[in-house]
Amino acid sequence: MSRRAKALAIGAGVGVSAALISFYVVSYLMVRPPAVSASGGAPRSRITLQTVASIGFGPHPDWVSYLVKNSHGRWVHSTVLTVPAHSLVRFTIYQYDTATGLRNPYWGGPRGIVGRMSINGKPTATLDPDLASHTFAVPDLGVSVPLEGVADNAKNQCSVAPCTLAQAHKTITFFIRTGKKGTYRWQCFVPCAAGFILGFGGPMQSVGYMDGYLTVV
Ligand SMILES: [Cu+2]
Repeated sequence: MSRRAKALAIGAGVGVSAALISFYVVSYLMVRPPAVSASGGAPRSRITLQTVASIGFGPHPDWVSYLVKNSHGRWVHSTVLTVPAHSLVRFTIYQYDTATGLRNPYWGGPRGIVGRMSINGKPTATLDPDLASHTFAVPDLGVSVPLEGVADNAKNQCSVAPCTLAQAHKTITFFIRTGKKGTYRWQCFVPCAAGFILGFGGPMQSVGYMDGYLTVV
């Protein structure tokens, strides 16, 4: 190979590597969905979320995801939530996905919430771990709430977000009390990422899908 061909080959290799690295940085590390604030102010505010089996649009249409409702009542594809400090926050989660089950049954019991969680309006102490579809967990705040899945044979299941209340779902509500200001990571701990090794890749490691931030302001 001539010296010129070698130089060209090395140049092409460096170019391709740089392109791949920039693609990774831009597509995975720099993606930060818009922040959505809780409605109502301190001391009582509300966050409304939904979980869907597949988002249905964007770069990963078949990924499982959370969405959040903004103050105009519109569903936003984001998991970056802003809540007031030192206040009670009521969470309402419309859960449209079927169950995957928890690896550790311990997480079938909700932790770190005020009072009981309720499922479809019924106060519930613990969830059968096999029935969990996702969890809403903020490890640094000691919060973890299992979310019951819809039955595998439920009629009128939703496949494209945003799902509507006319479609098969479970409604989970609970309260958490926030403390001091800060940014806390939250995520799902159910291995719900279909098609990834052990169910823990892709959406399970991506902010905007099964990972997010709780910004306490
Ligand atoms: Cu999940």
